[in-house]
Formats: sequence, C-alpha cells, structure tokens
Amino acid sequence: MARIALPPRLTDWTLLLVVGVSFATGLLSLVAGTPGEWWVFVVHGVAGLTLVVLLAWKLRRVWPRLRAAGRDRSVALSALLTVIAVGSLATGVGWVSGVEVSVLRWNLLNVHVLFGLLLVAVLPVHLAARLRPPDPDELDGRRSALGYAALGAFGASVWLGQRALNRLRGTAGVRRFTGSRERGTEPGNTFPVTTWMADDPDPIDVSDWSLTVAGAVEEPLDLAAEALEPADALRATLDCTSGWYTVQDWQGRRVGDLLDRAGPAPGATHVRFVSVTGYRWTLPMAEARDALLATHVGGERLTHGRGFPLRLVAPGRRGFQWVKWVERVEVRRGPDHAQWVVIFTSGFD
Ligand code: HEM
Ligand SMILES: Nc1nc2c(c(=O)[nH]1)N[C@H]1C(S)=C(S)[C@@H](COP(=O)(O)O)O[C@H]1N2
Ligand SMILES: [Mo]
Repeated sequence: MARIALPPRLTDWTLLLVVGVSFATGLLSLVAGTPGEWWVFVVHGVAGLTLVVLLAWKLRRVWPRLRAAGRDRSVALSALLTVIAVGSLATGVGWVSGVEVSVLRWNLLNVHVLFGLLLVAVLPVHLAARLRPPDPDELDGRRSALGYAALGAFGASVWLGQRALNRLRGTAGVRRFTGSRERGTEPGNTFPVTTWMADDPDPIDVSDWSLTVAGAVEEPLDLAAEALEPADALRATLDCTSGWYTVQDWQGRRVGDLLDRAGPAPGATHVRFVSVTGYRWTLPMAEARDALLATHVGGERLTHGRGFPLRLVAPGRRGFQWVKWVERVEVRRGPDHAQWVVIFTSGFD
C-alpha cells in the first residue's frame, strides 16, 4: 500500500476533491427522482468509498502528530474532523447495508446526512489552519497514475461488491436506484406518514376548506371539496429522501384540467402548490399539467396525515415536493427560489 499511496500533498488535495464531490452529489441526490439520474447515486457511493483509502493513507502519515495533539487546538480539530469523516463513511455504508438504528426518530440515512453537513461545516476551519499548496517536487506521474487507479478500483469494486453481497444476504432489502427501500406494499394509506420539520396542521374540515386556483390566470377558481371528486388516476412512486418508497395508484384531478378551466395568462411558466401550513413547491408548467391533485390513494380517501383533503402527486419528484394539505394553486410567471427556505420554516409560528 505504501508503494501505491499518493504523495502527501496530492493525497490532501484529492481528499478535498473527493469530499467536495461526495457532498455535491449527496445534495443532488435529494432532488434526483427519475431513473436517468441514477449516476448521481453511483458517483456518490464510489467517491465516498474512495475516502476509506485516502483517509488510510493520510492517517498513516499524520497519526503520530494526532496522538501527540496535547493542547494544540488545530490538531484537536483535525482529530474531530477524522471522527466526523469516519462517521460519514460508517453511516453511509451502514445505511446501504441495511443496518437499522434510530436515534430520536432518525434513521441511519438522516444521521449520515447530518455527518455530511458537519464534515463540510468543520472542514473550512481545518483548511484555514492547515491547507498547503500543491508541491511540484513530490509529483511523479507514474506513481500518481498508479495511486489514482488503485483508488478508482477500490471504490468501484467495493461499491459493486457491496451491492452483490447485500443481494445475496437479502437482508438489506430491495432498493430503488435512489437507494430507497419499499414501505407500504399494500394499496391505500399503508405507507409511513412523513412530516418534514414542523408542519403539523389540525385535521381539515372540508366544509370550511376550498381550493383556490389563482395567480396568472384569466379566471380564478374557488372549488369546494364536492367539485373535486376524483376523475383521473395516476400510478406514481412516492420516494422520500429519508430512504423509503411506495408505488400507489392515486385518484384525483389532473392539474392540467384545472388550469384549462382557469386559463393561464400570457407569460405563465410555472405552477405553485401551497399547503394550508404555507409549505409549498413549484413545478414548470408542462410538468405541473401532468401532475395530479389527489383526494384518494388506492381507492381510499387520503387520511389526514397523508394530506387530506388534497395532496400533490408529482411523478419523478422526491417526496418532499409532493405538497400535502394543498389549498392554493398559483400560476406564476417564473420559478420560486424562496421555496428552498420555506420548506424548512413552514409550520413554525
Ligand atoms: C460529504 C461527505 C459524505 C461522504 C463522505 C459520503 C459517503 C457516503 C458513502 C461511503 C456511502 C455508501 C456508499 C456505498 O456503500 O455504496 C453513502 C451513501 C449515501 N449518501 Fe453519502 N456521503 C456524504 C454526504 C452525503 C450527503 C450530504 C447526503 C445527502 C444530503 C448523502 C446521501 C447519501 C445517500 C442517499 C446514500 C445512499 C446511496 C445509495 O443507496 O446508493 N451523503 N455516502
Ligand atoms: N405540507 C407538507 N407537505 C409535505 C410534507 C410536509 O411536511 N408538509 N412532507 C413531505 C415529505 S418529506 C414527504 S416524503 C411526503 C410524505 O407523504 P406521506 O406523509 O403521505 O407519506 O410528503 C411531503 N409533503
Ligand atoms: Mo420526505
């Protein structure tokens, strides 16, 4: 291993690159919901796994200094960073292998995301104290090529091997390309209720609820529950970023039909779906038209936890984008960037 190890500076800079790629693909994975986006998960897993080797190379070099840390604050921080990096790896691999733990209602994937965020939060402090420029003297083309080949081979073979092993063991469960495991295999309200952050409205009384369709439209609509009896159906996969999915037949109203009745005004490009809690998500017009506002799932009326009386069903989107308890559809002349903040803050008073 010593002979193929990258030289010190190159190891450090490669570590930085790999953490960057892992973090970026980790974030991207949260919005990857169509099969064409499978590569996000592969790059994330393979890059993440190469950290095992990079950390081993690095720790072999710096271990004596880490042990002698004493009162040196920047070395203490390096030690903390090591723990966080190892934690990110262990939780990632543990989750993929089907290890079941729950820390305050959090599963291993949630803990993994937390470790990833911690890593990227603490890393800049470490870099500010320790980052050294690349060293041209240590560069040796043949040795570096060998080092990178070893890294790639390790990452790819462990990734593939782990998949094969999990399939053999059968215990890690069948997973979608997003890594999610199936929950709620029966039709109807059988899947978990997932509330993100603080959204927790009281059950909605339909006699004082209605759906408003407004914004950039010729004629705003205000529809009572009776006007929304299911007329359309759609089979779609709800895939939550906390690692589970369910395939269900949803019944309700095609958004395109509601929009046709309201008549989008010139320049309308997006459609925003707003919950009674303020939680919201916006889809481009064409995608919104094919989405469903569901009142039923698997032939059953939605339960309160699953968004009764009306929830968005957005095929190819991840669960957090399927707004529950919808009371407003707003046609817009542009996207909505503030939604990224609102999904974290809605429901807090
Ligand atoms: C920045 C440091 C991170 C590192 C080093 C890292 C590393 C890893 C590793 C090693 C795995 C297991 C791959 C395997 O064994 O096949 C994994 C899985 C996973 N990570 Fe991360 N990760 C990081 C951050 C994140 C973040 C920030 C997110 C999400 C916001 C995330 C989401 C995931 C997901 C969804 C999986 C499961 C992928 C699958 O099932 O194929 N990771 N990660
Ligand atoms: N208004 C609102 N809609 C929401 C959420 C929320 O917290 N508030 N959670 C989202 C998340 S993270 C997921 S995975 C799905 C879960 O739907 P379910 O509870 O019916 O399983 O709803 C989404 N819609
Ligand atoms: Mo979710």
